[in-house]
Amino acid sequence: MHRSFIIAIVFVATLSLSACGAGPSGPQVSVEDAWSRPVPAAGGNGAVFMRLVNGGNEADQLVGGESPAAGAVEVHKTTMEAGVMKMEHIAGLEIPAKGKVSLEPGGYHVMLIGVNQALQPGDTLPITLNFEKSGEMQLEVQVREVK
Ligand SMILES: [Cu+2]
Repeated sequence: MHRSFIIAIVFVATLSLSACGAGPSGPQVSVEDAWSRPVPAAGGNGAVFMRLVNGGNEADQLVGGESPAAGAVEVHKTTMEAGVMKMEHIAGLEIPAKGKVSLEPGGYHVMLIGVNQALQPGDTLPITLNFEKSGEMQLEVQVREVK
């Protein structure tokens, strides 16, 4: 009787420990160092760069976005084809579990199609990013000269 009571307590303690150890599941995406290239005039296209960090134990994907400052927001990849730089609209950019992805000039970027007004260094613009699992994320992006 006494012995089985102790076994029951040990069993319950083990269960609650393993529940804690697993931690929260799913992606935990954050955005670091978001900035935009200047755009000299309204109607032009802009590009936003950032680092996407996923602290969670599940991958997520950046699938698109929107901004009141532009007609459309798309996820793009820059590629070189026979010495010619091209951009491609991609359906999703994967941010691996416990990993990160850099969006930088010459690589991935968030394209602003048709900005409503010129973007000058020092300006900020609001943008909403859409993630497959994490949903919407709003951020303020600072306009900077390309280094
Ligand atoms: Cu682009």
